[in-house]
Amino acid sequence: MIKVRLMQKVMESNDAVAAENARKLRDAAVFSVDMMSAPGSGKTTILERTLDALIPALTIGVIQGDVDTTRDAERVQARGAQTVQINTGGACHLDAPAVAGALEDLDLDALDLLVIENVGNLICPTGFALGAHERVMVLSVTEGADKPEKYPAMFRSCSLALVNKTDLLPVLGLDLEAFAEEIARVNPDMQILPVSALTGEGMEDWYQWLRDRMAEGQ
Ligand SMILES: Nc1nc2c(ncn2[C@@H]2O[C@H](COP(=O)(O)OP(=O)(O)O)[C@@H](O)[C@H]2O)c(=O)[nH]1
Ligand SMILES: [Mg+2]
Repeated sequence: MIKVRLMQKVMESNDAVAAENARKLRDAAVFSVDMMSAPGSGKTTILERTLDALIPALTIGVIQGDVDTTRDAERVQARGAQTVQINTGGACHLDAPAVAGALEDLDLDALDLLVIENVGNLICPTGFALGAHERVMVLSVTEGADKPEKYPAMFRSCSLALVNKTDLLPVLGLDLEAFAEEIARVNPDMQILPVSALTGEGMEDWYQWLRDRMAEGQ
């Protein structure tokens, strides 16, 4: 059974609730990641592979943000994640109050890692802090290397870009340099990890990034 929460309009300021979410996660020693991208970049596929690689060494929770349906939540729950679905009822991003509600449905004390899969969108989620320790984005190579300059706020708000679907680079006639240069132009501090969630190439670097950040004490 997948729990579904409907996002409700709330009066509290988003940032105040995000700070409260962050406090709750820190108190429970749960490292948390807000994962953002355009629709179809591969967030859920990356998550599925990550769960397969890191469970049972880590206990992992996933909050799935979607406009509608429980399809992604079913995919990650099948891989052993404690899963909560937030249906935004049309909204193009999650907000901190919605995540606060979802946190109540998770057994935080049991978790080591929480990944929040945000609604697929390169614009709306940027302005809404959720309280996660890190913001990570997925840019798939099929989206084109020009996206950082077209959606700079998203690229500036994240510390890591997973450049996904590298298995398709030969088909597209592109190389990684093009993506790295465009990202660096917008956010020189952004770390870039090329991955293919399909073949698994580069995924170990992403798992290590997660382990390192967790070990740093959040
Ligand atoms: N070729 C290729 N396809 C991928 C890769 N990762 C995801 N996909 C495909 O991209 C589509 C969208 O993936 P999904 O994980 O649902 O994206 P999301 O909308 O960001 O969660 C699916 O058909 C996946 O099978 C990859 O590394 N390489
Ligand atoms: Mg998804």
